[in-house]
Amino acid sequence: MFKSLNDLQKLILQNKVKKKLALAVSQDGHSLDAVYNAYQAGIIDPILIGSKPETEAIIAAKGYDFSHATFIHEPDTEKSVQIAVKLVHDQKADILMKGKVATPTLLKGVLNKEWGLRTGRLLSHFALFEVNTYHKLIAVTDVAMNIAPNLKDKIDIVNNSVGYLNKMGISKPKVAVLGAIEMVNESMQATLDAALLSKMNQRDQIKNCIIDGPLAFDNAVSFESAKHKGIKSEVAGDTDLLLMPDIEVGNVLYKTLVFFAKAKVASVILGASAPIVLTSRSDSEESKYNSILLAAMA
Ligand code: COD
Repeated sequence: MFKSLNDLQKLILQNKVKKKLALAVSQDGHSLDAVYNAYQAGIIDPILIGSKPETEAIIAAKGYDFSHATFIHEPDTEKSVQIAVKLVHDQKADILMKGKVATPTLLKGVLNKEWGLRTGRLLSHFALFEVNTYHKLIAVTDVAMNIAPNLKDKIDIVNNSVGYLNKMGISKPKVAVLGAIEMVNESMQATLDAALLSKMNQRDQIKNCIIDGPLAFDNAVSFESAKHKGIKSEVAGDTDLLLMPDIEVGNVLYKTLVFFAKAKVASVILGASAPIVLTSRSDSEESKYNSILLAAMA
């Protein structure tokens, strides 16, 4: 199991992975920093789609050499998204990345029925955290795409994330389905869904992982806390993946980990025909770079 996001970087560099990355609405300093670092490391060949004069002005101010990159001038945001998504749709690029564009605008392009990146599966967001106070990397889903997933959506969200964790070499990731409490309460839908997901996993309806829930956040990530409450669980205290009840809880946890716990993070949208790097405007350059690595590995 990876203990740090640096381990991920080592693996990518060892395997000499090289992908074409389409940056939608490229006039964004933070995104260009991350893209440049990945380009310099030999991980990606960038295609920069957006306002060329604005993109070039940022590049010049930073002193970057993008002389071997491809530029496509398109000042309109929605058209720029369309060009970037189409490049991936047509397999002329391997990774789509969000630049200076609102998340829903990019996702609506991705979901376009004619030229989008649909596969028939649910798309979901997967974030991988390195938190100093936890003994291994921990994944969190879904904090950015599915707003209020129902049971069926949660099955797909788990399967997308488990598939990625399996690829990372974790053959049976431990999945904690979060609720406010660790008991089933018929008035709390998250606890009902959690119990059903656990049973479906026991019956092999959801494979390649060990699911337990409902678990409250403390017993999902702390053996002591679970022991104190008398919870017997293979997952408690050793979780690889936290399944969020909805986007609000997920997004608040993501930002709490980054801003208060100073956690490092990498994130990607899974389930589309290609990985999508969709970091938020407030994410650091390092987190955007790590997200490119995560997408390159997908
Ligand atoms: N996977 C696959 N198909 C999907 C998904 C998905 N996750 N979501 C919607 N679709 C399909 C539907 O089946 C339908 O065919 C079509 O897309 C439109 O569905 P709507 O009307 O429910 O979706 P939209 O277009 O109104 O919105 C989809 C978004 C992804 C834009 C929306 O869910 C959204 O805004 N999500 C939150 C994004 C966000 O603000 N994140 C901020 C956190 S940083």
